[in-house]
Amino acid sequence: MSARRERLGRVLLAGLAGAVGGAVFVAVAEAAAFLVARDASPILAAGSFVIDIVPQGVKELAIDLFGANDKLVLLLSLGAAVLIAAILAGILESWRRWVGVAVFALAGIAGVLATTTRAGATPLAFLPPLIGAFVGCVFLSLTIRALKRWRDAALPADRPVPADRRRFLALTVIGAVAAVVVGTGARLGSAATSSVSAIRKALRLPEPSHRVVVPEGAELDIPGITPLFTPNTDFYRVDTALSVPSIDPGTWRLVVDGMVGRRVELSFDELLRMGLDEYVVTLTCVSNQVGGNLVGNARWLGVPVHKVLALANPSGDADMVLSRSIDGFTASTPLDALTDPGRDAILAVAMNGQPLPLEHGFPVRMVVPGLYGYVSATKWLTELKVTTFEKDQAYWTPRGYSAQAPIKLSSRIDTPRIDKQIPAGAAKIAGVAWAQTTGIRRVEVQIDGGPWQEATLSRPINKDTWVQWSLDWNATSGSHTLVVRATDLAGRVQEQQRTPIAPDGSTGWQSTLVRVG
Ligand SMILES: Nc1nc2c(c(=O)[nH]1)N[C@H]1C(S)=C(S)[C@@H](COP(=O)(O)O)O[C@H]1N2
Ligand SMILES: [Mo]
Repeated sequence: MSARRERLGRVLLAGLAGAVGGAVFVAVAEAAAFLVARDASPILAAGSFVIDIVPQGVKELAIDLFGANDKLVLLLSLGAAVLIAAILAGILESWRRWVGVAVFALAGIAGVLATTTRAGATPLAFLPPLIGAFVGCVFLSLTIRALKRWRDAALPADRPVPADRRRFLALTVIGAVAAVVVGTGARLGSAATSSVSAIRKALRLPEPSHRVVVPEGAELDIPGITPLFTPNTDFYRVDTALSVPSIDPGTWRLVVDGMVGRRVELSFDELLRMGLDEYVVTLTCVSNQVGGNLVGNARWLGVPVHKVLALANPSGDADMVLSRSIDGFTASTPLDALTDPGRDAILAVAMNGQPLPLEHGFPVRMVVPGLYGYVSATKWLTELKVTTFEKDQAYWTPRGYSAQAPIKLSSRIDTPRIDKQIPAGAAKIAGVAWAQTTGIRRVEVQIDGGPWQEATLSRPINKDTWVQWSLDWNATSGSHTLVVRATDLAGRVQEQQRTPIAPDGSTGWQSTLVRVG
């Protein structure tokens, strides 16, 4: 065997041992997290860290490129980065003893920093990355030592194959298999035994004192139009949480503090006893592009925020409430939007007839009509801090978004779709329009640059809810351009000028090209 081939073989085997060592590291850490600190998976913690530090532009790009898969893509990239680093550590360890081990140790320290600095980290959060790093280091050291002895001994070709080769191969194979079994077992076990979804399923909420009456004509019957109520399973989801927080309502507490006369702590039952009412509110994300679908409408059961705040007697000098999630996310909501009796700002516990789904903030979230989600709709709510815009900043404020962000009047064409040809003849152009806290007066459609034609509106449920609209159209063969714009009940016409979503929401009229065959 030539010396060069021997060197190459050694590097490949060392890289393989490093990769398996990395897998052992991660799997042991996951198993330890499953046993002693569910919140301290180093991979998830590192992912959350990345989410918090990547620049806004990258985050928008990721959402644009991968949509709802953005979190999966992040985890896969992290996995690839870990794999490459582990392969390098193996090669380094075979070059100089302890160098690869030092790489694993450093990764362990980084893991401890990531898990212990997460919001809500439990006291044992430092353990999983530490144990994982320790086992990974021992594994790497033993395997590479066996590799070296085997390959050194193998150089003079006439010597018999020593036991070290068997040892190296056994360690690598057993390590790889054990890592896969232990790692997936820990992840699956942790998902299966998360008792919170069982608690949620068994939860019976009290009846609300009022239900919203949906008027006759509130929903148009048009194929392809967005339904008036968005089913929970179709409701858009936007948040920074890599793994969905699981909160037991039995131990959940809401703290109202900051500039208050009296610090208040509420349990879930105490909140429910304040009395539930039903509200219908259309939620909108600031990241919604013109024509986009980061908007949804639901029935919520909740308690008015002003009732909860009143218990704490907020100071007259305060002008903001910083709502905090268990995972550290915060939103800044103007105090008067929460105390205004004309605005249905609520702490919601149910969505479309069910306890909040875990992804949508179980057990309690805020819903404030007329404000984008990032400044109002805190999920997995744990704290309302009465404060001022001068003193406190919310999660998105230092990341390129406005501290205050009312939802912009907008309209959307649902049908016909740009990618689906329709037959010539009688057709319906239809969609939704929203102007939360004001209401929609008019929706107009322009076909091929012609005159604006007024659409028929569904009967609104309230001013905080979107309306559906439709226009009859005698479609002729060929391509046509459709443009939509809305006017609200205050007489404001939807902004024509296109602006990007940062810093406070997109504007522009949606224009779409449809093909008629
Ligand atoms: N804890 C937490 N709450 C959050 C967010 C978040 O990242 N973390 N994102 C907000 C944003 S940007 C929006 S648009 C809404 C989306 O709510 P949904 O996922 O239930 O549709 O939640 C808000 N509440
Ligand atoms: Mo959002």
